[in-house]
Amino acid sequence: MKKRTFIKLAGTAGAGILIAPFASCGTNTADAPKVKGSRPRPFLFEQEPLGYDFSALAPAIDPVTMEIHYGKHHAGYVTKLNRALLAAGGAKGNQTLVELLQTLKPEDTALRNNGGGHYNHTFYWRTLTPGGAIAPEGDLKKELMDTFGSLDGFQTEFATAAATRFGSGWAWLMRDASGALRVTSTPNQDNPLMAGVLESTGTPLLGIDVWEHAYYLNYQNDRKAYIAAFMERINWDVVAANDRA
Ligand code: MN3
Repeated sequence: MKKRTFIKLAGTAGAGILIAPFASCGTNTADAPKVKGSRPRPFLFEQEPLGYDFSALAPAIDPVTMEIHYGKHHAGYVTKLNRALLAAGGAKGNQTLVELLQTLKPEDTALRNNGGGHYNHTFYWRTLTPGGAIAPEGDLKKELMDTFGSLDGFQTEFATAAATRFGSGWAWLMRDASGALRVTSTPNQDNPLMAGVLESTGTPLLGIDVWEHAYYLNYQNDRKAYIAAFMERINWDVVAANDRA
């Protein structure tokens, strides 16, 4: 994600997103403050403010689910990502989270699970930011209709990918390496940025968390009802901005 997208997203959010979580904060490089006797600060990631209240997405997503999901699950991924980075000797230079995910090695299990967890959840909160277009518009609308036959066709394919992802994972609308729109799903905290997960890596435009922690308090085993409610809360201005990133 590039900076201009962050700026657009911050504008969309209204309440304001103050930091870019896909960039790292802190540094272990030459611009670290030099204080005699101190080590450079480690290179760590931060969870950005949610930008809206835990109750803002109710009744689609209830406030208790939001509080636990953002405050415990997502925060836990950030803590464990930073722990894994420290254990690995710190991130390289000014590597962003996207760059980290795009250059994972097969043995980087902790960075994969927790870096993916941090990226995916930040992406999810932004996509659900209240306000913005309630349906696809403009070029993206036309391309969704061309690719999936109709907007209903897209919605059905996306909801089916989310409903049929076995176990824990995510469903995505992505733009693949050939430039085509594609609906897919990934296990665990993987995503389309990571090599070796899908036929083609790509740019995530829209993602839904279908881990049970995302919906079980309110919907119990009815994942389809959660998916339908999610579809009604998508901020399509954010989706379009993700496409321009
Ligand atoms: Mn989750």
